[in-house]
Amino acid sequence: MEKKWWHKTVGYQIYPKSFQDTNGDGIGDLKGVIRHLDKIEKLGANVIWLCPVFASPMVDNGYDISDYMDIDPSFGTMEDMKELIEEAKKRGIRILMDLVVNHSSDRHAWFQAALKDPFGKYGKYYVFREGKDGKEPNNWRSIFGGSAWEKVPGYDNLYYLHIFTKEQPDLNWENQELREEIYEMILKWMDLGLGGFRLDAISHLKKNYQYTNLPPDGPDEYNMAFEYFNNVDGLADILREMKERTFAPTDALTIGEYDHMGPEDVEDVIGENGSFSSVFDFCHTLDNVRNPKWGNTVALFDDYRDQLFAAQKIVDGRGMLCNFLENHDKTRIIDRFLMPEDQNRYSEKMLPVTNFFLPGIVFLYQGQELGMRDNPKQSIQGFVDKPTFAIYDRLIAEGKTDAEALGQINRESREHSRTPMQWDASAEAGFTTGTPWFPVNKNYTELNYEAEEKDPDSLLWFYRKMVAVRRREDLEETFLYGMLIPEYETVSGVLAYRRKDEKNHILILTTSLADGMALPFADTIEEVILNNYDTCEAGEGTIRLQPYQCLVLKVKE
Ligand code: TEU
Ligand code: CA
Repeated sequence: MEKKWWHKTVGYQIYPKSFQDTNGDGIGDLKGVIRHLDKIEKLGANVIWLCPVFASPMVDNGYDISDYMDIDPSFGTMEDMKELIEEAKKRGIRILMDLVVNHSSDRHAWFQAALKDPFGKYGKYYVFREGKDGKEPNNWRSIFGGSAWEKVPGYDNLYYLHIFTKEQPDLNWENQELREEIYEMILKWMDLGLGGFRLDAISHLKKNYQYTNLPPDGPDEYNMAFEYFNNVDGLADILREMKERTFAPTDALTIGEYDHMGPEDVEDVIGENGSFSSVFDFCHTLDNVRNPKWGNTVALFDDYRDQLFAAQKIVDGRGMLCNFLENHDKTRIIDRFLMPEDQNRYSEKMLPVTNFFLPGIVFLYQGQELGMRDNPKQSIQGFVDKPTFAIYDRLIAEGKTDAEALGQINRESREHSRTPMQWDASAEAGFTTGTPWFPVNKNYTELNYEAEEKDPDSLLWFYRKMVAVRRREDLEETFLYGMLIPEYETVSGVLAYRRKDEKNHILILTTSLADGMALPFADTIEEVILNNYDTCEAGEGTIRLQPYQCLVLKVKE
């Protein structure tokens, strides 16, 4: 593998709206990100992925862009953005912006022009189609609920496509003129000195426009026709062109949000000449202890392990996955992976070690390093995200009671990850001097950055140590390019693997067992590199793992 700077990525994802408010309007902003750069540097991150900060009516918190060339005033100005890039650079940190080009906002000038003249130039930037038999062109369901088609105001039988909310019309990637506009926009942003991009919903750009209705798969008349708008044949050609026209001559880090990358896609997507540097590995994101399929920490952990190794096998050294546990679309990992009785100082440290030393780059999400938790609501009115209400309506239509629907949403909602960052024990966790746009989790008086900074045994300090291990000069090459050898694969409650090259042989051992366990052990330990306990109980032919222990060991060849 040809070596690249971004192979050393330890990324930190920021959801700016919830990170730090500096002007008292209750909304996080770019100045707030600048304020905390030293902390991100101290954690050891060298890349920041900034969720969208472009001009937006904020129907989807910035994933609905109304002007690609401007910063939303709620986040700050273009000057703030330039300052952030500069200040980050001083600390050895590069900024990735979030490129949302599957769709725009319905407030974008292109879409406004398209509505006025659906058959003119800008109509071809989007997907307008005639309805059938007095209904939508077909019965695709939007990912965020309801029909994927919305009627064009002022027309009897004309619709536009939106696979997310109706305020997020899909751009027409079949139109070369549209593609050119997007490429030009990307190049302009790159001129500012960005580290690269995270590419939103990028596996959806190509659609299979077969207008046959599919059998309804729910109480509504729609079908979640995912395979008609995800990873569709021909997608690779679009992505290759995008790369060639924009990133190719640079050393930008590009990470695709790519659902369902199959073995046959690896080469095209992240191979030597692939369209992106890396993709987020979603293999584990459906795992949830509160899902009856897993239901307990150990069952989930075993399944998670199998999926991690399967994903690595698919890639098979041909590229680098992006290993992560949390993001702004998922619940918090401690609540997702650990039953309440399994949550403690040891288990919360063990979780990130499970995938942090696998081949690939890594990403952490704001607050993960503090162990921030989900924030269940007493009523559906406590939520604010549009898709949440669509999910609620669907559950009610399926016959669930209000309590059941709320219960399910409290278990699964992506909104849990969007509560404000907990900086200290002062009012509103130090996030804002005003009223936060979304309530702070009440646990902030105990669980906050300042408290953990003062406690050398805290999760925050453990994350710092973990990052430092990955970066340790004598080990880094092994973690980046060493061989992966899964270990103890059939032992329930154990997730373990080796990383090996000519220089080092590292064994990573983690367990989800509340009582720990003894494992047969033939290795000779040279150094205990990372441990969530003070002791490592290795003896003649066995090692005793303590409850929820994690170990990174340097062993003899
Ligand atoms: O999420 C995209 C997304 O959820 C789909 O690409 C995914 O394939 C689907 O959910 C099935 O798992 C991104 C952002 O991360 C999210 O916050 C936005 O709301 C969404 O795009 C729309 O821009
Ligand atoms: Ca603000």
